[in-house]
Amino acid sequence: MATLVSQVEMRLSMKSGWEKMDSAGRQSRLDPTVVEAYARDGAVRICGLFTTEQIADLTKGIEENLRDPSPLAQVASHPDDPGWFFEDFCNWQVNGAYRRLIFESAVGEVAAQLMQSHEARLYHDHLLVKEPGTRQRTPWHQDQPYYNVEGRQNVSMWLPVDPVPRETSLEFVAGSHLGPWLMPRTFLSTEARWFPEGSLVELPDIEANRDDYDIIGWALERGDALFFNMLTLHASSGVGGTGRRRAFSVRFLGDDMTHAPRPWTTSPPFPDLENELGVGAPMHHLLFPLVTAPGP
Ligand SMILES: O=C(O)CCC(=O)C(=O)O
Repeated sequence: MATLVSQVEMRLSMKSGWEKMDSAGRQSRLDPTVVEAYARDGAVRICGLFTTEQIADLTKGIEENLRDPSPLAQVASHPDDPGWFFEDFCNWQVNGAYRRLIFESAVGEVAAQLMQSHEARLYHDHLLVKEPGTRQRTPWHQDQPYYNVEGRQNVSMWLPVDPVPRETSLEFVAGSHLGPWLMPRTFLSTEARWFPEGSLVELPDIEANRDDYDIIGWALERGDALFFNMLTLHASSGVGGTGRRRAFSVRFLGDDMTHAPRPWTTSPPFPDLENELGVGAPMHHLLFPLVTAPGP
């Protein structure tokens, strides 16, 4: 890990948000302004975090996943969509490229620093592919209401292996992670399949009133990634007719995250986990391995 971090570090400039802490180059620290921006806005871009080799390896892993989807895979676009929005979840145990990215790159260390946590634990991986011409938007939503976890020290990384212009990149409502939980609904049919109708505040129509919100977003080159809190409101458009937008997301848990078993099936599901982890228990389970060693 230290070697890999050092390799990554050698190609990172201050502009990317990283700074080197020791002369051996074995410790890497995010620039404190990046950690502050994450705490304030709930989303940041980190440039040049992954090497060309790491992105090439991940790309192969994504293509393997597309050829051999898991039982959790789903199509999130309508049948008449000219493109295709494909999602799959929780494949790190069967996909070597996913494991290498999660456990052998600097991502866990970055996640721990952004969460201001002693440790970073893997929650799950999530593949999101929009093929050329996909019309389907990703509607505005928060992620945590779909999940089975409580707590504030968390982060999701969104890493596209294709360059993504600002217009089709993920975008965020800055600061929304500090606000209330909002009603999760299915993307296609807008059903309340999780929290019962009326139990959470409804999501406002952000898209129709964009000027009322502080919407932030960034274009990404290969090797760049976005990091956002599980309560930050986010969305993205469809994609144009030529470019694929293959994104791999990894969700991390920090020190204060605990189990919140739900009476419904969460997305992704963790069936029967409540038999092994009680309500409010830390997520110490083989399904959620540590990605970083606990810090001081
Ligand atoms: O890739 C997308 O369009 C949506 C990503 C997203 O919602 C997520 O990673 O939580």
